[in-house]
Amino acid sequence: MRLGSLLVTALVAFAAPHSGSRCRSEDAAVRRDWGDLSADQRIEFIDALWCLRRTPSTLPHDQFPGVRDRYDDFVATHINYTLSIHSSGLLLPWHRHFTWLFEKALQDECGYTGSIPYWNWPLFTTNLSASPVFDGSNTSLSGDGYLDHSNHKAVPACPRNVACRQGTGGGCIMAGPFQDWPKNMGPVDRKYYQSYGTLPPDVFAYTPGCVKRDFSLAYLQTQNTAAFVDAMLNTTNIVDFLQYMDPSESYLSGAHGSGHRGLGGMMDDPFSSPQDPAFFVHHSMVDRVWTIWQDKDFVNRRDQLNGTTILFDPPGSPVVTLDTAMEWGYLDGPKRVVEVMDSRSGEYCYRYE
Ligand SMILES: [Cu+2]
Repeated sequence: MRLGSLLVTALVAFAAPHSGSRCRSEDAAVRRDWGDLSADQRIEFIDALWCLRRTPSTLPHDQFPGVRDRYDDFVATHINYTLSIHSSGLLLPWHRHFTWLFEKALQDECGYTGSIPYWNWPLFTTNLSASPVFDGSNTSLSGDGYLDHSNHKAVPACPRNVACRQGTGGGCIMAGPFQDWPKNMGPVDRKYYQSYGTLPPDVFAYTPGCVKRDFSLAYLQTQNTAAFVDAMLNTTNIVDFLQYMDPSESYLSGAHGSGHRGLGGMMDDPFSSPQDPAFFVHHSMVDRVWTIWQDKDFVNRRDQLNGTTILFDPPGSPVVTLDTAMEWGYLDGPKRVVEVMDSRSGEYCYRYE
């Protein structure tokens, strides 16, 4: 009896991987370009982020001693899965749900009435510090860090043969709403960022400090331009799409990695980058480009995946399928990849402008 019912469940899941129909586009919540939000809407988002810092954590303190508040719950969760969710087949599916969970926390726990905005990369690749997202004004996500190259590491290998320069900041965020934004964990030594790697034992330790930024426009001007994003959107299969968004070869970065490196500082730490609030508007844009690409030929593209469950897709690592299980630790229950492939079905009903 029991075996029988399990079998039925498995068969149903196999026969109908997607359940229910899509919500109507006109009913979907709209995620907007930060530059298209009114001043009041931007301030509401900024206030909601600060609200998460005043909201208690739900993660167990003994396992995550560096976690001090609800915002840190998201940081620690991201750190925990870093080695399988980047430069792999899971980048897009895992971060889609992570960003959605963050948006939901802002709404449910902090009364935020909007959707998560996105950082529209191509509009500001030459004038990042003058953009509404990063101009350092009270209605921005703050701007560059103070000029401080004292801790500058060697400039990482430059993507696609473009000469990258040292950034223009390097120190703590110098102005705007996130000038005093705390960081409570990390950064994590880059040597731990490897296929089949393990997290350092003290990775969740409390290391109070500031969030740093180090704008490096050379990255954005290479892989976040309108031409680059258009080329990505004009690909016709996920293998080619991911070559633009997030190639798993460790020496390339793609639009995703380039956005992280372009902002630099905390955002350049693949483990603890969500400590910079810019992480979420960046990943909203990553998800936007994927969503638009899927919707251009939805029937054929919804279920396209490529890559494995291990950083840099090493040979022999498990290939990601619609049935692959993903986890978000204490933030949510596990899900199969199939459950996150459509921004307008299941738990989701959102679209991008
Ligand atoms: Cu990430």
